[in-house]
Parts: sequence; structure tokens; C-alpha cells
Amino acid sequence: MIPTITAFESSPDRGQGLARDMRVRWALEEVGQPYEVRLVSFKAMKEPAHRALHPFGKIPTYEEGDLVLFESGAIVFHIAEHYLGLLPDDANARARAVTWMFAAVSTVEPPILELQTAVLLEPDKTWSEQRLPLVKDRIRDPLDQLSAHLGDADWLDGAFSAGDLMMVHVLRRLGRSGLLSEYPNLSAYVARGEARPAYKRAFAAQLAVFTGKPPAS
Ligand code: GTB
Repeated sequence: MIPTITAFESSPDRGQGLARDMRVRWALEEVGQPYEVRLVSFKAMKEPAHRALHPFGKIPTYEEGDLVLFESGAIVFHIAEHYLGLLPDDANARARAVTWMFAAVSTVEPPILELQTAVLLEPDKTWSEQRLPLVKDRIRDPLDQLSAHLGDADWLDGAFSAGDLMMVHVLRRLGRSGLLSEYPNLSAYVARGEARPAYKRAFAAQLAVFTGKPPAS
């Protein structure tokens, strides 16, 4: 059965692959599962039809027959569990890969989101300038540990896994903050993720939504 995912009809990132449908597209490309995309506007996301799929009125969602999922981490986990290629066979290695998925969304991503909120939504507040260094330090803390753990390895725990997929996408959200370049091994890690053919296909597909031109084959 071909799953259907939802994505922004008009992504504020103008096709840079920062919205969370990118994680789901990338996972589906890694496992070789074709998928369909339903584009939704910000208005439609808040209407009952979409809230029936996503209680919080956001993208991405995932529909596969009777199954409806939301939360990019849960969707990527489902894909990784049901198709080969994103989780190791060994039970302990599998559990560790899932642990890295959680680390990406619950340890590394929250302070990055805080920075984006500070930069995009609070620049006019009187305390904004004073607060930014604190927010950046809260990002550096997990990045220091992540960088130490990765060392000169290619991936977080042996072969590329769903844990790396989630972590690379989360780190991409550091964008123009300059924080990623403080960690050469993490910069190289993100570049390795972006160099994967599956990543490139997923990126091209979401960029095509913005340009209105089909991805080059
Ligand atoms: N925890 C959920 C998940 O992981 O799926 C979070 C889902 C979520 O926040 N979705 C966002 C959304 O639907 C899109 S990804 N927002 C619409 C709304 O809340 O009304 C967040 C995002 C948005 C824009 C950019 N960007 O432009 O760079 C990057 C990421």
C-alpha cells in the first residue's frame, strides 16, 4: 500500500528541507517505499478534516490504509520498523538506534527550537539580546556531548540508522546560527547525511513543491 504524507503547500523555508516532512520523505526514500504527498495550507491544517489526522493541526501526517500517524519521530520509527534499511537486526543495536532517535527530538532539538523562537518571534523584546547567548549555550551543551560521542566515526552507532536520520535533520535546523561550524565533526556528519542518495531524492521532491517544477531525474 502506498502511504500518503502531508507537507506544507507553501513552506516558509522556501524548499530548504527544514520542515519535518523532510524526515519522513528521507526515511521513505532510504527504505525504497514510494509515497504520495498531500499538500496542505496553514488554514487547512487547522480545520477539522486535518485535525482528524493530526490533533495539533500540523504537518507531517502519515496515512497507510487504516493507520493514521502524526509526529515525525513516530512516523520515522514506524517506517523503520516496517521496512528494511533503517534499523539494525541485532536487538540491542536496534534499541540503541531508537535511543538516538529520541535523543535527537528530546535532547538536541528543544534548545535549537528555543533559538529559532528567540530569533524569529522575540527579536523586538527588550531582553532578547541578553537572552540569546544563554539560549546558544543551551544548544552547545548537548552538541559538546554529541560531538565527543561521535568522535571521528561516520555515524552514531555503527551503520547509518533512523537515529542518524533524525539527528542529521535536527542539526540542519541550526542553519545560519553558525553553531554547527563550531563542531567540525558534526558539520561533516551532517554533510555525510546530506550526501546520501535517499536524502537527495527527498530534498529534490520537497524543493519541487516550492519551485513548482518536477525534480530532475
Ligand atoms: N513534534 C512534531 C513533529 O515532529 O512532527 C512537530 C510538528 C510541527 O511543528 N510541524 C510544523 C507545522 O506544521 C512544520 S515543521 N507548523 C504549522 C503550524 O504549527 O501551524 C516546523 C518547521 C516549520 C518551518 C520551518 N522553516 O520554515 O524553516 C522549519 C520547521
